[in-house]
Amino acid sequence: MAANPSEKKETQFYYPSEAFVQNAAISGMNAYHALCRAAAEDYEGFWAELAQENVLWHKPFTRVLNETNPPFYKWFEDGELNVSWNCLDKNLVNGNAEKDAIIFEADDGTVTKVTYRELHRRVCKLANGLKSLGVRKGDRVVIYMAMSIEAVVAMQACARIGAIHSVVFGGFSAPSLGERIENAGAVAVITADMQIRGGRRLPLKAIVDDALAMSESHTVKNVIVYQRTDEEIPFDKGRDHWMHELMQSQSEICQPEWVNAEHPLFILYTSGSTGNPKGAQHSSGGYLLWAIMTMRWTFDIKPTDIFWCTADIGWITGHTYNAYGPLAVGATIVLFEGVPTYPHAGRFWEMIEKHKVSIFYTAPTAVRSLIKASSENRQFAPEQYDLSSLRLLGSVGEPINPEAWLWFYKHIGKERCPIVDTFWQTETGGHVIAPMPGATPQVPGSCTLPLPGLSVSVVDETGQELPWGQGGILVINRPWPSMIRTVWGNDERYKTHYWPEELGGKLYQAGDGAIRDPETGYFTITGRIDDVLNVSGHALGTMEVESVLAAHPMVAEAAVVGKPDDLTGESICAFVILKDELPQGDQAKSIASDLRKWVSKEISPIARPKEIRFGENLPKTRSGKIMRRLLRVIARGEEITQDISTLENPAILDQLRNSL
Ligand code: 6R9
Repeated sequence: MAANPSEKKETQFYYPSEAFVQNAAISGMNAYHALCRAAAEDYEGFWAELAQENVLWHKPFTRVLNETNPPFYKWFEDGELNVSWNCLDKNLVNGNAEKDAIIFEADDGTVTKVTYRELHRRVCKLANGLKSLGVRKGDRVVIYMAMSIEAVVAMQACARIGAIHSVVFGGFSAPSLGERIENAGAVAVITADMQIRGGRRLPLKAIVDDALAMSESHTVKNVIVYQRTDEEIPFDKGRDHWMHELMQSQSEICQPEWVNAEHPLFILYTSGSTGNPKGAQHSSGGYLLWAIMTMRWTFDIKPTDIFWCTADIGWITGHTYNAYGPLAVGATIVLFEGVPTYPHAGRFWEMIEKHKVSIFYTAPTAVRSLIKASSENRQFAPEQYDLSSLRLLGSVGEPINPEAWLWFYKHIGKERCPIVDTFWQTETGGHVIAPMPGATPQVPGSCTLPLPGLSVSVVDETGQELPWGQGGILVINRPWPSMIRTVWGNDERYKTHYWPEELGGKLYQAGDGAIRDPETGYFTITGRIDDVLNVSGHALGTMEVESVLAAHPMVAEAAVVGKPDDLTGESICAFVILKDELPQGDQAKSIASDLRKWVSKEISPIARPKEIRFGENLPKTRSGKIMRRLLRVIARGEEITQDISTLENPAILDQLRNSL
């Protein structure tokens, strides 16, 4: 989908330092290629060896991959393990017992730390508490909490007794929460009295009450409430329990429930989706294996690292890279309750300095908003903080445009830290395409190459592999251990959505468009397939246009959507956030005209936005994704009737609506 490959600028590579390469888990491209070759030569042998070496099995598996009923693949199916045992008990006997597992920073800056020993103790107590309420292996438990040590404890406690958790973002509306509780058939909900973010309070427990009042099936018998504040909340004595009271009398020992490798560890409803909630069901064995491997390979985790992934636990990134992966490798994580801009825009940098964070993993949208904030107010620019503890940076959630990549690289990583731009999805459980930091030469705007073991291609609408340089559909060619197992309660939806007949039924369709660089084979994600624009018969990825807009010196962030057009079929409407203040009147017109010329020059006149609207922000989910479906509605001048409860900043909709 590149507009004109013949005019391609020479690729500039960014290399890890010699020292980084030498100490890296995957050291140099030869090591990377050797792993890829090993997987290609003996796929099952490759995975079996990793699973034997990196996961602790209660009962070893003898069967690696079962492909008899595609696309319902099974991995390590006769093996038995417990994920919480792998994350906690292991660390009590290998010298990590007194090591900090979690450094928690509250919204107001208060810091609380827990060691592996203490975390283990709390998880066992809550696990026993859940059992005392009758929660059993296979039962579903919905967790509706904010970022907290207790949220991780809740997830791990479920894993310990073989209950299947489903974390719902704290902040989803009562109807959305209710819908997920119903769909999962949950027997219990774990929540908190309040959520505190950015100085604001949200009554989580009251929302749970509303959600349950709407529920028709009444499967929820118990609600467990973590007391975050001292505010009075409604309490139903027959159903509700304070978490601390429930845990108080429980034993500190809880034998893990051994589960089959295929036993579901959790269900996670995919973010911002329309229609019925789609619960991605993940396994225990395969999921854990990939959480561990990607911690070692992509994040090159070392015993001394302080690892900070800013993602909420309500998102897959918070599952794999907060609640499970780091603990399974005995790392210390930073967990943050608040938001990057409160009480000031230097909060992230301040926290990196304070906790001596060495690996920092965040979303492009956070980077872009902080670029804007630091250009507006130098007092909170990263230069004001000591970021020398950093050694590796990561990006996730959306394509990171080259401008933002370079800023991240220069201003945060000081040209010293590799950036791992990690492409993956809720459904993939862990990273799919990403540079190996001590091996892969990085290119801004490209997530580079697949991880060893993953076979990824770009194909056309019939499933035929396309030559490098031609944009198409991103697919994964073979089942892999951490893949989604099904859509909870809806095998048919899993099959038709992810393994479409049109592509032959044997390719996992990610739902994203991609293009491979003609020379390096590096992947660039062009956006969701449904975000492809068709202007006068030319296919354009939203990302391509957004990236060019964001490269303009005045622009902080941009999102483009298509709008029906009599002349061109579809025309481009761009929503633009400037680094400076919101422009008005003639000034806005003149900037818009400059931006049109810029896009024309950088891509082609076809890609020129017909309409440009300025705003102070874009509508985003709490996981940092731009909600283009809402922008599409605004661009068309229609009423918003969709669910906006996942939206971080609803007020922005009015502003953008009135921006013409
Ligand atoms: C982990 C996560 C998945 C969708 C995915 C793609 C987009 C995520 C990306 C990226 C380009 C990256 N996405 N990481 N696009 N480059 N590094 O975000 O999961 O919430 O399920 O979203 O996010 O479009 O298909 P999830």
